[in-house]
Amino acid sequence: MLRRALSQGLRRVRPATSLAGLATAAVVLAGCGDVFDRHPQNTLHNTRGPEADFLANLINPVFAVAGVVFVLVLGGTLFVVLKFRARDDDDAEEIPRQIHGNMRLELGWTFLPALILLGVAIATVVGVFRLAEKPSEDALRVQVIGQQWWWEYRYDLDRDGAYDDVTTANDLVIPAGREVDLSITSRDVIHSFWAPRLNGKRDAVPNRDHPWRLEAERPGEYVGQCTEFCGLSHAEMRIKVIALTTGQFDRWADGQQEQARAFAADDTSLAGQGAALFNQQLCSSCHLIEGVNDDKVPNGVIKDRNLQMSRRAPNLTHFMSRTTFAGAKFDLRKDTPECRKLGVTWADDPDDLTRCLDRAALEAWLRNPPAEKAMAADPVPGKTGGRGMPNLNLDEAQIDQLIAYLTTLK
Ligand code: HEC
Ligand SMILES: [Cu+2]
Repeated sequence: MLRRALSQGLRRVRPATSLAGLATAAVVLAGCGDVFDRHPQNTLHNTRGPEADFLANLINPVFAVAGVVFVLVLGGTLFVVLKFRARDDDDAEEIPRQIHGNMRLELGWTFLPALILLGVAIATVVGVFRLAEKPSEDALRVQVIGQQWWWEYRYDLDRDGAYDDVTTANDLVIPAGREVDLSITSRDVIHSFWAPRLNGKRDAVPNRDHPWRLEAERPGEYVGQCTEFCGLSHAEMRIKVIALTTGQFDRWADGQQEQARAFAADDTSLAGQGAALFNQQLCSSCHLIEGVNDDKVPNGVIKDRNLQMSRRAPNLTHFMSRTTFAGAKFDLRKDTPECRKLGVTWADDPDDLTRCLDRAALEAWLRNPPAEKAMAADPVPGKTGGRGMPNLNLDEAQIDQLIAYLTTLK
């Protein structure tokens, strides 16, 4: 019964129906190209760096070959199953003709797959070595430090071996068209750094330095994601690479090396009050602002920035020059075409700053950080269990003062 129903069903599949099905599939697949292009974290289309290009050029053809093999093997199987299926008028007693060994076929299905696999293996091994090549001599050196749940970036601009020239967070600012030599590590748990349009993934493991390269062919913003589950706010641990022209980058790097402005203790301006509040150990016990509270380090000398308090919280010296905050979860500027266009150079003009600052987002953060981004599964008020920023129960007047102060950190 069942067999008859099945075979009748199969016979009813008309060629016309299959053609229509194929046509629909083709249209849907062609549409995918469009969908891919609109997604900024796509690693298979519209890659924007030599490493990512290389990976896409390896994955896509291999996938195409695998697709052809898949269709041929399954098509062949289906063909044999249908052609030689049992029929109602078959003689149940009769044993079909038994065939053993067909030299040509057997050689074919042994050597053809072996050749295909060999091709894929060679291309892959060449790729592994290529991606592991040492970066060029004039590459920009940046240390990437994964933290629960944001990324810190430290630059070795003078190439003296120490990543101590610029410390920033959230936005990885690089010059377009120049190789970037990353050294990836972590302060707490294992994270993984992935900016899909620029290169593949690289794990960030405590006490290890993993080399990785990036290069953005042209200026632009390239987003990414931490891709190793690292705790509660793993999904909020985003990456934003901002590639600038060489001139813009140099200007940015110069600005980042300046110290922050210090306010006199008796400055009664709003920003002055905010500075005083910041230094009443609350904020300054976690956040470093160079030129302001780095003297809280023993003997006033930053010997080892790894032991520095800012290791566990973003360095705020040039906070306003960033486009995002809190692990790039929030935009620091409003989402208008004018403000988007400004890139990281948006703070050059104080008017741009006031126009573009997304004040509401920053206020919400200061009011209650754990409400904006999960920090602990069972939060204890005022405590973070070593992760994230606690709710400091600031009142609105204090928030106003702090924001006035933060806007001076350009
Ligand atoms: C217990 C340590 C701690 C204290 C105290 C603290 N913060 Fe934070 N703060 C953090 C951490 C950690 C983050 C990063 C959170 C994240 O990205 O998930 C952060 C993030 C921020 C950010 C966003 C920075 C960026 O680039 O992402 C701002 C602004 C900020 N804090 C301001 C303040 C101010 C102002 C105070 C004082 C009222 C303060 N913080 C007190 C630990 C602290
Ligand atoms: Cu992570």
